[in-house]
Amino acid sequence: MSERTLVLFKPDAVQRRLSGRLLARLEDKGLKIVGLKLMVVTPDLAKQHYAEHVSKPFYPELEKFITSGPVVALVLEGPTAVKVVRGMMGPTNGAEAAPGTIRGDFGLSRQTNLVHGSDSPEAAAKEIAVYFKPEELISYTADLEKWV
Ligand code: IDP
Ligand code: MG
Repeated sequence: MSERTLVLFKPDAVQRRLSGRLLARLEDKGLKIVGLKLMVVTPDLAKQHYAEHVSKPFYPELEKFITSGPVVALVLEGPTAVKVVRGMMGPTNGAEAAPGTIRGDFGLSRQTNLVHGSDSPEAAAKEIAVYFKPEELISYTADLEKWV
């Protein structure tokens, strides 16, 4: 039961030249890339993506951050990909995230936390549609799938 999830390397990750290392961790786990692009998030896009947060006090700061530079947007596929990626990311605040997680290994901030990952299959479906056109996603079989 393969599943897809939306992942972003946020502007801090791109600025810190961490995209390659973060992608390597996700690929090493066995997740398959089905969509990948460098893009700038517009304020409109940020409001769609973070609809659940728009009315919160931290939203203006979050929008400023997420639109502040390019992000790497990815769709990754694999068994229970949503949960697997959330586990690899760690909790929101890098200062509280365990070593071994992306946020735990690379950050100390609650906002500047390197990576986004969808938090449910329903959210993933919505977020993938916000960030990618259907023709930008490529379905293919990787021969090594049976080994991972
Ligand atoms: P998540 O990314 O771990 O799912 P959410 O609570 O959904 O965390 O928040 C979305 C994003 O908004 C976070 O990843 C972080 O960048 C930012 N954020 C969350 N809470 C705060 C806060 O209290 N102050 C500033 N930014 C925040
Ligand atoms: Mg969230």
